[in-house]
Amino acid sequence: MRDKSALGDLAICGGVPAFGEPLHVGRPNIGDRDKFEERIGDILDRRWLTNGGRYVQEFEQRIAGLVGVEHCIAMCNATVALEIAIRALGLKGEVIVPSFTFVATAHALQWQEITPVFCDIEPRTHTLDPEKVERMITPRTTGIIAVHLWGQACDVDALSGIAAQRGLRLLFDSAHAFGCSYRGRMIGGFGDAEVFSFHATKFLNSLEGGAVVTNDGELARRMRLMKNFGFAGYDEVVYIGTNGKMSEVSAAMGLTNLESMSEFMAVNRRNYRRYHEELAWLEGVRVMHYDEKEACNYQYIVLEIDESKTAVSRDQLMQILWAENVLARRYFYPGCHRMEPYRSYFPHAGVLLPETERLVNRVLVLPNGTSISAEDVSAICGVVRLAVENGPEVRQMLDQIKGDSVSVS
Ligand code: T4K
Repeated sequence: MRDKSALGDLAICGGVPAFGEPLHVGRPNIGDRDKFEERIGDILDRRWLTNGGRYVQEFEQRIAGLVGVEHCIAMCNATVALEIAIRALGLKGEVIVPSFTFVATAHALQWQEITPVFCDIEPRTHTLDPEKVERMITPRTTGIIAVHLWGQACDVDALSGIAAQRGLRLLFDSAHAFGCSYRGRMIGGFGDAEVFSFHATKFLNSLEGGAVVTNDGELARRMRLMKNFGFAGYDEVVYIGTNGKMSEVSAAMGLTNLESMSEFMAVNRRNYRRYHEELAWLEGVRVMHYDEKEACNYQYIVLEIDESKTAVSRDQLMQILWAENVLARRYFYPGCHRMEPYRSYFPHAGVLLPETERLVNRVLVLPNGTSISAEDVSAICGVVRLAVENGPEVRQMLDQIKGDSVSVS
């Protein structure tokens, strides 16, 4: 790893990259390998690989206990978990969702021919703006899917009030928010149900995996049937269903990682604080702030680049970081409403999404997780500072490089 002090040191200017190997956003957090291997050995010895085995049951109990809910139904991933929750809740017609989210939130609806109605977000938290949600409700609206983006809680009270008053179902996409709280209560117990992701890139992974958590016993019963083809017994199918089951190997990984959760959180928080110390004072750069009074997994380091102050654009900064082997990501560009099939269905959706349209061009996510050391963070911040503090020159230089490459081709 190399520290940089002059513009000529930047890899994009011909310097040696800061890192010899790529640093990813989303490198998995991995717990005790011996414990994982022991569990795998046990699974193989007992020849019980899936279909509600011992480890899946234990994982479900642990998640429900940690979050403080009555029911947890583990599934193969969060996308299928969302699809099943949507179906079990009886959503149809139109459902209000943010556009500033991973596309799975919208696809889980459209997959079932339910129309996602994209709603704008609050600039501070990047989550649904309740006032705007109210304005998007029509006679066809049956529910709201709010996303606790980056583990930042939505305005749960306001959204719950709207849902209760207007007779709508409220589902939370909590893919990012395992281990986070809202007003001192763990995320997972709000709305009709919440959906966690345990994908490899998430704070807590089960290789692939997801879960729906809820306090509604009847809803939980329906979802359990749905994720297992609707089987109520060996030969009896009582419901339409699919295959949403989590495997024993996934549950073994999930359980192993749960045992290391507090270490993952401590590393993430240490890195988050360092990113803050080193970048938060930079003119034109906002580092997403997490309320340290709440539980938080600190998995996402989210920058907002205000190009009018930094001169260097978000995309140019990303180009500079990639040259240094720092694979920063511009999640969730360009917004679901600009992805297919939604951009063809609603070509003018952006008119009602000014905050989303602003943010998709500003947000840059930097690496965090247990594979990132405090020294890595300082070296990444050094590159960001060098680029931003010399914004006008960097911009001119990159525009020049772009111009040259255009004239060459
Ligand atoms: N709702 C929300 C709000 C979500 O963010 C997501 C998923 C979902 C719902 C659906 O959850 P799942 O159905 O996936 O459980 C990734 C993940 O695939 C996706 O799970 C996640 N959100 C999304 C935010 O990020 P990509 O396209 O960015 O993944 P990819 O393959 O580029 O991986 C990211 C980086 O992680 C890479 O640079 C390399 C690194 N990586 C990745 C994997 C899989 C590793 O180092 N090791 C690995 O095993 O979507």
